[in-house]
Amino acid sequence: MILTVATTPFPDQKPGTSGLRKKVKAYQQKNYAENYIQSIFDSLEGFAGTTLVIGGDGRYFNAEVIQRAIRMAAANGFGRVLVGGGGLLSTPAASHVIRHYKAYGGLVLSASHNPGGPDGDFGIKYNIGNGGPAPEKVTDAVFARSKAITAYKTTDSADIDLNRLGDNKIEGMTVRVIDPVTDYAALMESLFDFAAIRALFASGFKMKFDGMGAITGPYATEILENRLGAPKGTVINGTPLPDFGGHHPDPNLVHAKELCDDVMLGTAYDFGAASDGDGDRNLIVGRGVYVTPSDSLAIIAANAALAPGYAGGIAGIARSMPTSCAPDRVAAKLGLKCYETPTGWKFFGNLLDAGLATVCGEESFGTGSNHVREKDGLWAVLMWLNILAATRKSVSDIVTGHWKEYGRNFYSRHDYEEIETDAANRLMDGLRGKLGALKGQSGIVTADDFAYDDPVDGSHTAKQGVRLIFGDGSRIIYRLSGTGTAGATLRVYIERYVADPARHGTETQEALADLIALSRSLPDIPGITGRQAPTVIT
Ligand code: VG1
Ligand code: CO
Repeated sequence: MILTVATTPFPDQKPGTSGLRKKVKAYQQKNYAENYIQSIFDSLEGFAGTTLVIGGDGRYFNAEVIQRAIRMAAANGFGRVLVGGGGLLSTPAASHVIRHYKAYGGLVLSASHNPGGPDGDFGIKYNIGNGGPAPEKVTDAVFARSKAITAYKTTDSADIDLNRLGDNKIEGMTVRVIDPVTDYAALMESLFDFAAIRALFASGFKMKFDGMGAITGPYATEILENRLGAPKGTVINGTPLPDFGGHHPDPNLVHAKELCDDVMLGTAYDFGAASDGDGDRNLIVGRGVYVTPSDSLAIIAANAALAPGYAGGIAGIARSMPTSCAPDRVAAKLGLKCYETPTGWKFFGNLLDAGLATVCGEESFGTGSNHVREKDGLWAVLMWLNILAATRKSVSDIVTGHWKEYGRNFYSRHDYEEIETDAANRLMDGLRGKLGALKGQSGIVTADDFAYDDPVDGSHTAKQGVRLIFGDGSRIIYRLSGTGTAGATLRVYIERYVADPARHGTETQEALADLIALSRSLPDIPGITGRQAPTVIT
């Protein structure tokens, strides 16, 4: 039976960089998840009888909310729900399933790289029919609706058994439980030279992949170990756990330290990689080398044609504004355009749909292509494996060779996490207030607040981060995170371009030392936030 349940609005359901992320405790408030899901449905049109994809990263509370979302989809008139077995779908796999089955859209239940468990975070994100995150005009409509909602629709039906693949019925709607891995693995096999990668593993090449107790484990095990013949045990922490085994599922130098130490400092491995809570981020390391995500995007763009799926070359590159300018140099050499977008994957969708860009990426460990409309952790890992298999060079030789050819963009991000929201806003307002005065100071030639005009739909997005650009192309960028759930996180991105190969060996923090000092003193980070140093450096 379809039920209409009265509810009252929550004032705080404004989607951030990637969906609505809140503490699990917030999502556990009565009607909180239902209000948001109904606000999404109320903002959409013409979905009666169509297909909705639902999947999540398996974190704590996923199992409950998935059942509620399925009941609400039935009550709201969807014709079919495709849901991943066990309630699981990595974010890129969900994007692929939406596209592959021509669904109307999808609900991705994830807080991505944020910690999980009862005291951790939860999130819901709506993706449109192209498989990508809803653009701002949709998320704005959802927020507006969430402030006025008075009722939601659900059914009184029992939970679906998500561990049994196949069809179920609720109020005339089909619920099909699908294998979460199969379609995605087939897509990867269509893009990369699996025979060459298999031969690489057969030659004794050793890699270690850290699933971080999150969603990518089953995908990585199937693809790397079963299909590509990597030895059993290549994938570690490969079972998705509701609390990620207590780890912070963010694949960076801090949270994937063990993997980094093993691969970078030891001699047992040629290649190391990790992915985040929902499988869309990637970390790439080799013996003696960590590949910054910005460099990884540039290297992938320069070498994409080695993979069969990109053999014809790429149409263009897109990077988020804080991402280093390394990809721009590759684009220039290939005679392509490099688009600069605000932070968040939702801004790449139009460029990919219009065929203006083929590969895109963000400094925050996100890389992807037009094969889906999300960033894709395993895709990046397989692209690297394809490059390594085709060239038979080491990760380190590929990276240093790239710098030699294009120059090196030294790059680092300094995060000041959980600072007081008021202080963070004061700091940003302070910077915005003195943009005019900053120009000309310390070699700064441009000081502005980044705004983006979408070349496809003409939409304008303002206030995307303060940019200080220096005469030699160096940059310091400030923005506040839109994915945190406690206080505010200030992100400071620092970059310097060095052409001379003799200087490429310098340690990154050392190469950026003067800019780092300036990044702290200019807005008076210590004075305003009380912090002498960042919490996380990547
Ligand atoms: C962060 C990253 C951004 C990324 C977003 C979602 O956002 O900086 O590049 O797109 O997370 O990634 P913010 O607003 O906190 O800086 V994920 O893997 O958390 O979906
Ligand atoms: Co993620």
